[in-house]
Amino acid sequence: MRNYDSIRHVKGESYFIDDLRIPEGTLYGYVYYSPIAHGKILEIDFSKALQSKGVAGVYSAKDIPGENQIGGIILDENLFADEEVHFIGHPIAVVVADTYLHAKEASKKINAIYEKLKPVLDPREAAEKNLLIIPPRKFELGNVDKSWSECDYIVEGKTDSGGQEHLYLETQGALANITENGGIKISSATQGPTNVQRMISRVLGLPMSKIEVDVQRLGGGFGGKEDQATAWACMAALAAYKLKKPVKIVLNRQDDIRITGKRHPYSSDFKIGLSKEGKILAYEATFYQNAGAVADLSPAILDRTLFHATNSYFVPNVRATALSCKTNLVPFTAFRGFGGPQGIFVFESAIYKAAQVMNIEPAEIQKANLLIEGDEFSFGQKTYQCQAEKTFSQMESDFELEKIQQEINSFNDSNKLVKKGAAVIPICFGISFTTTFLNQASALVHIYTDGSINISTAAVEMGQGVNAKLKHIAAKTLNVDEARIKIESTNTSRVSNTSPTAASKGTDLNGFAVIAACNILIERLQKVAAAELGQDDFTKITFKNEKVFDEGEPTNLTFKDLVNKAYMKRISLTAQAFHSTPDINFDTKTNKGKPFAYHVYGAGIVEVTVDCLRGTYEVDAIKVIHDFGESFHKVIDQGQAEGGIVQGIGWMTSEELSWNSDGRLITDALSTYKVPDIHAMPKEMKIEFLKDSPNDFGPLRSKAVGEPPFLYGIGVYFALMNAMRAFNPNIEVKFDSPLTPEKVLLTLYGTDVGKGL
Ligand code: MTE
Ligand code: QUE
Ligand code: MOS
Repeated sequence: MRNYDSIRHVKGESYFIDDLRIPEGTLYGYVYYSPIAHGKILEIDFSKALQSKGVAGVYSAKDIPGENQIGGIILDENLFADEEVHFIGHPIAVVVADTYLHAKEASKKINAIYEKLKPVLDPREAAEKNLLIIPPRKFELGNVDKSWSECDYIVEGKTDSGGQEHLYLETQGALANITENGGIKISSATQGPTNVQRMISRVLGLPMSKIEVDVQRLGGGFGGKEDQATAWACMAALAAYKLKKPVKIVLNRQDDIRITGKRHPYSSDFKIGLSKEGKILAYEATFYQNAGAVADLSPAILDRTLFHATNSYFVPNVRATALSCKTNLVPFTAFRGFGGPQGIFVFESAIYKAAQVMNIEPAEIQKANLLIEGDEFSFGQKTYQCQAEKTFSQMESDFELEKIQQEINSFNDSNKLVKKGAAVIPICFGISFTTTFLNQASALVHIYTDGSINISTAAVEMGQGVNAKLKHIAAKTLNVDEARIKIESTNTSRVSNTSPTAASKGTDLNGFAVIAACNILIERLQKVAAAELGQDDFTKITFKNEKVFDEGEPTNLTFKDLVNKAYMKRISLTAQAFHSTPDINFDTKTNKGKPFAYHVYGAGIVEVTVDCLRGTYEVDAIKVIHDFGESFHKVIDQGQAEGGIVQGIGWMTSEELSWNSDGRLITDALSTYKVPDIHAMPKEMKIEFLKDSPNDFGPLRSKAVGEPPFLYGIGVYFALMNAMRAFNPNIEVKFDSPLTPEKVLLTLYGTDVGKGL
């Protein structure tokens, strides 16, 4: 496999924040944060820290020249806690010194006296106390209350899904420097350079034009650097501004795990009604989102839970309610899937429980209710180019679902302590920011006189391969060699007002902008060539493989000649272009509209083996038919699918965040928080590309790929349940992820675990 950056990465030549060549005299910041989950700061004394070795300054709320406010959607987030602290890890001050260790040492000399208040940690408790970030959100279709009487089966239940640490390889960080006009230039590990620029401008009280944010690449983001890279950048900028010196802040791993946001834990209630033929007639759900201490992106994430509340199924009567519950934990944030996985886990749990009650396979219900062309989602959008049934039936036939089931049954008949299970998981994910205004991007393309090409966009490379994809799109549009093209860093002075690279929309939005910019240049070059070749109609000029064609016939002109001729004729070789996704809208009052440009579909089978003596398990296989549209970069797309799937498996199985009753994260190291390792990899991973799925709304007819494959991991939960029920059909099926080996044992043996074994 070749990634755009792989050679540089392997040689250690890629620049992450901690690799940037630092100016002489650079100072280091260490973040001092609240040790308690909820309380008042009665007294705080920085004097000993200020006298500590190497210290240049300590900055807190009172030192902010502008506003102490970095909230994005809601203005409820202080850069530094002022009078109250709301979670363990709530930043209070930044200590700046000549070395990182000196700054850290000094932070231990800060003396603070707190009045402790009782923390709220549970989202249902928060909801009861009316501690909500925003008023409840509700999506409705049909008439749920009237439908229950028509159902032959009504099944109710409760589900819980845990949070998830992003564990990007590169921790959060930024390097700030002052500029000659009294501004700030900053390198930040952020998915949203403009967000960083806007917040620094707010905190320092400077116009955005004086703040330049540059992003070379991220060592992974996964949503964790969409909103939450901002605070550290603002602190570095503040310290640089105060001290007139460069300041670098890079969080150490343990601080990063402790004090930055993660995927939202959810607790949910469901009620599903079906006919005896297995048709889903009604669905009602209430989602309690654990938002943490401040809003961050929680409201947008809450909405995506509702957008995906019925996964890839048509349900005529739906009422889905979602509450964003304010607790004294870290502000939970974007993570691959953006609330979608949490909603889909609840619906798949409902199907599973209904199948149990009806004594049929969940796949029967799944299959009978898949979306078809023209079906309406609860938010009013209708399916178009719907691939739900096609991916499902192809999954059944290509992977021989029935045969897999038979083999598992015969294995289970002849094995007592080791059991196998399989589960089917269809997926559906809407592509676009549901906050419609964010669906915009621009590109800046320069062609130099030697024919080399330089492209700037809003896209941030974080390992997902957006740079390789943009390079391909530009080369294809200009009909030149990819070797001519360099993708530049993401920089707010070159490309303004950028949306974060998120919602899987990086390639779609920026790719279309690149195509638009390249088309401007092509037309200019066509005109130059037409004049050169005596052709009256410039549209008769075409390009192919670096050569110029006139009415389809090759000429002596090459791309490089033409570039030179354009320059000599004083024709601009730079183009800027803008793209905004057409024909999308969403009304947050009625909760109806067409928020998505299109949907990504797929269907997978998951096979697992459970050691019912030890509670351990292995994923034997994941086989999916996935809808990539017309993929133009199969290696990247396959890598995104595999990476997403494994991250999904981790969320469903081993990654367990635990807090004690004081609100302290007790799984704050890799010894206690278990991410998938090589042993957790499915023994077999088959990613089949759905054929004949051209996408009218993606660049080169492709589809976005970043987030949707994460959803296949949800199937692992139900495959494990099936294996456990093969061991003991009477176990109590709980929908409480992650399903760690400990929970497997407790489920299999109850409180008798270990007795008599
Ligand atoms: N892949 C890698 N290697 N690293 C990442 O940080 N982030 C994911 C996904 N794939 C991520 C990744 C998330 S959360 C999103 S939204 C998309 O990539 C963002 O990139 P794209 O819009 O260019 O697909
Ligand atoms: C998916 C996303 C995002 C989203 C909506 C999606 C996302 C994001 C925002 C958002 C919303 C409102 C704001 C803002 C950001 O919405 O990543 O700054 O004011 O940041 O459906 O991934
Ligand atoms: Mo992805 S969670 O939209 O950064």
